Amino acid sequence: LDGKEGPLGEKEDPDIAALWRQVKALQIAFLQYKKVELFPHGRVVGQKVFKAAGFQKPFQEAQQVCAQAGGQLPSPRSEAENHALQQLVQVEDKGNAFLSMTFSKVEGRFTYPGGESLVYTNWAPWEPNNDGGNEHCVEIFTNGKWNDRPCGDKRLVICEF
Ligand code: 293
Ligand code: CA
Repeated sequence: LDGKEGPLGEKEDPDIAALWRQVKALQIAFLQYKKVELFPHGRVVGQKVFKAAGFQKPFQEAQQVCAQAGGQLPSPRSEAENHALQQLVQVEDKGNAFLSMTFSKVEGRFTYPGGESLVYTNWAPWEPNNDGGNEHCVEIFTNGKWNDRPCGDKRLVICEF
């Protein structure tokens, strides 16, 4: 080997070697860009990115904010995803945040925006309790637990990308 090999060890011409140097430079630059971009309002979990908007909105406006940005409200599908969201709620210090899921009167249960059943839940004790008969949205507390809540209440906006 003479240093002119790509990642598969094959010999390459100088143009290809220059391209590889450029790929490596871009990888380093992108790692730096990700760190800057995610500090302090973003979290990466697997393929998912959560980012706090930094303000509160009622559910429908929060949905629009995330859709306008090319994302959606957060659907934590695992303990790891829920923990990342919990961290953002703690860091932002702007109260509890909305999740994406809503109560479907047709299905008689909470569903994701696409209508599927939940694959993961982290309800606080005795929740969801539909207090007052109008709690069709979901908030996540600073302790990571979930509570059903009226959709008209204003909560911190976090988006999922
Ligand atoms: C009731 C009982 C409380 C509970 C609350 C929330 C409202 O007031 O213990 O915290 O409902 O579930 O969403
Ligand atoms: Ca409740």
